[in-house]
Amino acid sequence: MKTAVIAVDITNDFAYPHGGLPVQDGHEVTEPTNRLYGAKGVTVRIATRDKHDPASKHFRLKADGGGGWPLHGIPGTWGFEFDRNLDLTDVVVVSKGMSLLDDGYSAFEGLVDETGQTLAEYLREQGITHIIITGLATDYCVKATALDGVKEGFTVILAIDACRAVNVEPTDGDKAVGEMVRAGVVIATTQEILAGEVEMLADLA
Ligand code: VGL
Repeated sequence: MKTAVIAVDITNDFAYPHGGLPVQDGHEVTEPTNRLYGAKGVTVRIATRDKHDPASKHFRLKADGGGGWPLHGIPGTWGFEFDRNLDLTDVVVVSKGMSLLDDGYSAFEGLVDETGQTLAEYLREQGITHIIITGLATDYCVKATALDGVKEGFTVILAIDACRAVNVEPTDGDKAVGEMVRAGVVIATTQEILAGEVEMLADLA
């Protein structure tokens, strides 16, 4: 087995209250993500980010067929940058949502900055079989990434304490976790993963 950690959208826009689309307590996902990045058996570290054009459909009103979201992920802004506390050592950056018609929720819709490969191509090339997902936000990009990861044939583990939800409706995060479980995603805490208590990841301890 070979394991990758995919940290979804731990950028200032989502992680901090003065970001473009703040997720409550979003910055709290950074520390457990750093611990998972550093786990012994982790061979690939991915960090995804939204990279949107301000004219993207993602920002148009829902009534006009858009995503209805406030501006975020605009290159050149503070909000676009990764949380400065995120450990970017040996991290491969995947950007997503670049087309004007693309919400870019899933990391699997994104491209590796350095190589232009899709995430699935890159992970397969690296021999990855297992992915641990952390980040923002549970009910959108984390969920979409986890579900696509299962579809792409990876064993997917959600580090439940290392993600936070937008909760447009208060139960959205819980519903998203339910959907992921039904799709076959394994839910575990960072502590359980690092202690080797998740059977399929026992090699990491
Ligand atoms: C996200 C809503 C809109 C996310 C991105 O990163 O989960 N959510 N755009």
